[in-house]
Amino acid sequence: MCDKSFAAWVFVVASGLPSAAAWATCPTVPNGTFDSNGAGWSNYAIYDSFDGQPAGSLQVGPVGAGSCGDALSDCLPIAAGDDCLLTAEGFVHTAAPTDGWSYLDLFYYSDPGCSDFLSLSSSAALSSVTQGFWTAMTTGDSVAPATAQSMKIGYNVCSGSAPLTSNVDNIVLLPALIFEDGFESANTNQWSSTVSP
Ligand SMILES: [Ca+2]
Repeated sequence: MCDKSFAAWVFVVASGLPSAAAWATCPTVPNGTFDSNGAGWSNYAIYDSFDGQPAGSLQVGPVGAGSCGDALSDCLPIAAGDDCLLTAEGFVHTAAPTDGWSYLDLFYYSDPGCSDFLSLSSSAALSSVTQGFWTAMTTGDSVAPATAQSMKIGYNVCSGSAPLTSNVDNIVLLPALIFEDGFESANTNQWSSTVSP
C-alpha cells in the first residue's frame, strides 16, 4: 500500500516539472565550500581550516562590540529578473556572546563591476544563541532588480555587548523557480495528473 502511493506521487511530480525555459540563471558561487582557502572573499573574511561542514570555512570576525562586519564575495554577473535562493550554513562556537546575529545577504548593483549599489536582498538571520552546531540559512526567493547587472554575496556578523565571531560554509545560489506555473493560477493545469491526499 505504501509502495503504491509513493510510486504515484513520484510520477505526478516528475511529469509536472516546468520546461527548461522556466528555470532562472544563477551564477555559480566561486569557492563557496572553502575546501583549501578563502580565495574570492574579502573584508572580514579569514580562512579557517579546522571548522567546517566539512572542514574548511570562512571565519568572519571577531567583530567589535556594537558593530557589524561583512565578508564579501568577488563581484558576480547577474541579469535583471533572475530569481535565486541563497543558502549557506552558519556556525557560532559555544560560550560566544548570545546577543549577536549573523546575516546572509545579496547585494545588487546597477553596473557590471559592483560599484553602483542598488539594493539588498531579504536577509537570512542566525542568532548567536544557537551555538555549537552548523545551522542552515536561506534568503528565500531573491529577484534581481530591473537594472541589476552584478551582485556580491555577504556574510554579515553584528555583535551585541561583546565581540563576536561567526563562521560560514557551503554558500550556494540555486534557481528559485521549481514551483513556478500552475499553483499561482489556483489550478493544476500545468500538472499531468493528481492524486487525492
Ligand atoms: Ca567546507
